[in-house]
Amino acid sequence: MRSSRIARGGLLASALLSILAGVHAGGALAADGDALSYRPIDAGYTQSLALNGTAKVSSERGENRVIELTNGSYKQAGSAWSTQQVDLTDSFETSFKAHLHHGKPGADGVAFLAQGAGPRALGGWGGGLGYRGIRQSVAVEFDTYQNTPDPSSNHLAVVLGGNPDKHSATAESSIPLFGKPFQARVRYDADGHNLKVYVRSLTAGATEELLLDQTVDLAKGAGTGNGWIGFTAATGEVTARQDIYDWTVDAPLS
Ligand SMILES: [Ca+2]
Repeated sequence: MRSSRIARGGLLASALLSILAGVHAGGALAADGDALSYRPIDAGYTQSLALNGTAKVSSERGENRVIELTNGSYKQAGSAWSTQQVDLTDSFETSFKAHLHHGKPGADGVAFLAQGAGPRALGGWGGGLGYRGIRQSVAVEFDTYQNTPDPSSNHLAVVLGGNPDKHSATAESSIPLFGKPFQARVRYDADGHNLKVYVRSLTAGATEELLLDQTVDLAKGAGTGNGWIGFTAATGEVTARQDIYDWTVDAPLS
C-alpha cells in the first residue's frame, strides 16, 4: 500500500511542490516501506507551512529560515503546521532545533503536535503553550515555566486532548530548554503505538538522550489517520522569543 502510493511519482511530485528535498532511501523506516524526507521551513514555505497567531518565518540564522512562534511580547500564541498531511497510522520520525530565549527566565515553551483539527489550529496563550483547546491532538511539550500542574520549569511531557493540565507522561529535561538552542527528535512507531522523544544539546560532543518513551496512539489522539504535524508556543505574563529551525520530517506520504 505504501509502496504503491510512492510509485505514483507524478502525482506525488506535484503535491509536494518544492518542499520535497529528496527520497529517503535508508534508515530504519526503509524496512517498513520507502519514506520521504522533507523540510517544511526551508523551501517554498509559503506553501509548505500554515502559520497562525504570532508565528512568522524569518531568516535570522544566516541563510536558514526560522519559524518565530512568539517574538517576546506578552500573552502571545503561535502555531506552524506542515501543509503536507502525515499518515498517523504509519511510522514517522521528525527532528528539529529549538531556541527559546530573550527572557530571564522565559516562558512558556514550545510543543510539537500531531493533530486532526487542521492547518488553522491554534490554542491558548500562557500555560496553554499555544495548544490548549486543540482537542484532537497529541502534544509533546518542552515547557519552561512551572504552572500549578507542572513538575518543574524545565520538563517534557506527552499531553492528550489539548489539556496541558493533565500529563500522560513527564520527564525532567537533561539539558536546559531555555537559553541555549537544542535539538529534539520525535520517533513514532505505529505498530507498537510507541512515541520516543530525544533531546541533545548543540554543544560540541553532546550526546542525545531518550527522555520520553510512551505508549500512545497518535491516530486515535488526533481523531484521524490523516493529520497535521507542527509546533505551537506561547507567552504569558512572562515572555520569550521561541524559534524552531532545521525541521526535517521523514514519513510515508498520506
Ligand atoms: Ca508550563
